[in-house]
Amino acid sequence: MATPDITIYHLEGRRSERVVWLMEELGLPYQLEYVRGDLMASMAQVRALGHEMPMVPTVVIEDEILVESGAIIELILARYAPGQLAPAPDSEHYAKHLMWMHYAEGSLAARLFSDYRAWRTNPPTQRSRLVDSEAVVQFAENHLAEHQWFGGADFSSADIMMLFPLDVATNLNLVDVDQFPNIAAWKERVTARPAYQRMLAAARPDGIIGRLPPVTQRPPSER
Ligand SMILES: N[C@@H](CCC(=O)N[C@@H](CS)C(=O)NCC(=O)O)C(=O)O
Repeated sequence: MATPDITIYHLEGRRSERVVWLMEELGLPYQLEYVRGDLMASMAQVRALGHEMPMVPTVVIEDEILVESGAIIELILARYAPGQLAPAPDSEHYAKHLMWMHYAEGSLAARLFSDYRAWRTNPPTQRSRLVDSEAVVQFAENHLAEHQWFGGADFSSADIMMLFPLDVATNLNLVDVDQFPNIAAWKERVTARPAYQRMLAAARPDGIIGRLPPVTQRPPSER
């Protein structure tokens, strides 16, 4: 298998940690670019690439500049680590694995950040009829009541995708952490992994910096 030529543009505590964590799990080499302790300076490095969509992660793979953490992870697995950290396409676990891979950004992160923006400006007094933060996190909680991991019988890239938004949910006070014990236990399992700890040492040596302020008010829970 080819050795990847990958540079990860990174911000501490943000989605680029997924790609660093993946590379550590796979034991593959990578270059990591960020300015320690300075989010603005790290973002300036991203912008200097001249890509139309300056987001993090931005990853340069061979001579291609890519954004979207889920796509980056799928590309790295397909090209450099086939058969690792994902069930085989004909496995009984594959469909759910793919669903959680995409749910992490498509519904979970999207609805969490949408509520965050709305609730910071207009503190809510009642539940929305739309699927809200509590509902999208509850779906993950219910899955973990029956399964140890998101992507099948083993730890997989779906777990890597899911950690960032599930941390956002509790760190920004969008849900009550005590209502989701299965998620709390799963977080302990995934963050205890040696590769996650190596990611922290390389990519978050001083902890999360520039945290967003949490919301002070949530709508009444339905539970
Ligand atoms: N869906 C994208 C989201 C990327 C994203 O929004 N990243 C944030 C950091 S976690 C960012 O670039 N923020 C800077 C900005 O939006 O200007 C992914 O999964 O990569």
